[in-house]
Amino acid sequence: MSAILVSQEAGVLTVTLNRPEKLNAFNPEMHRELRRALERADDDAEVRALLLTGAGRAFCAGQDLAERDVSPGAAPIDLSVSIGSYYNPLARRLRALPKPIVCAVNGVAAGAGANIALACDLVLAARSASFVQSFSKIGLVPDSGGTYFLPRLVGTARAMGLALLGEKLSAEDAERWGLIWKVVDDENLLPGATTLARALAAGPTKGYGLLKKALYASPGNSLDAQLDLERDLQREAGFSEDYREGVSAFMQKRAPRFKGK
Ligand code: T3D
Repeated sequence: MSAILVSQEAGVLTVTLNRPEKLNAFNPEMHRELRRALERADDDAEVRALLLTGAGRAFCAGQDLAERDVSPGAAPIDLSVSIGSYYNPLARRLRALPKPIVCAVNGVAAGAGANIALACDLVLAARSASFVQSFSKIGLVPDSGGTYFLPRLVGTARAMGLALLGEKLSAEDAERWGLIWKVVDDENLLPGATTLARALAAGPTKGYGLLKKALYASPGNSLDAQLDLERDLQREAGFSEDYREGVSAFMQKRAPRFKGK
């Protein structure tokens, strides 16, 4: 059985984490398959949006802890190897993908599973889903970008509470706190996320990629630097076919037909 399921329709590459009996916890195989899927999303011009979700009752429980030998006498584990080889490249790849990523959090998202969801562009969660920074429960530090995303999304006070206490945050509170885009009823999660991803896939892909770049660069930039970046990215966007189409469609009072070019 593959650790992920991949399908492509209407410009959307749907990737489903597929270790439901393990709450879709990460193992090296899942990391490798996910990396290949993200490379495909990047390389294939027919793919204009990505949808990430999980099979079964969980979105992802983070690292598969059964893979770590912590028995008495076992050698110390250098976790920087796993973080450097798998989790950091994954968070970077998600952030750098020049196409929109919708994450449909179908159930609990814990540890790296929670933070990988936060690395996506639009996070939708089922009403029954939850987010857990479970790292402190096992003596670890939030990873996969958690210490970067959390304070920026919800402020340091709430980030600290989530990280120190490792308690479940309901999807509704996650939406109220500004951690995610939207909560939807469980039965509407996949249909809603698919509709959203298809709408994005029919949009001005180049412009979306550039706006991701601008927004994600913003927290590290001064206003001056950000204004310069906006100027440069707008220059690039203005050279796109989709910009010409967008303006023409507006002037002609018709719906635009974007090609992602
Ligand atoms: O090692 C490195 O590479 C470093 C990088 C680390 C990145 C990380 O993600 S560290 C954090 C790892 N994840 C966790 O600590 C989460 C552990 N899981 C939980 O806290 C809970 O299971 C959940 C909050 C996710 C869900 O709770 P609940 O009550 O809905 O389910 P449960 O009963 O706890 O779990 C169901 C089964 O899944 C259970 O197995 P069993 O008893 O039915 O055979 C449980 O052991 C298993 N499971 C859940 N999470 C993991 C897991 N098995 C392995 N690894 C897991 N992460």
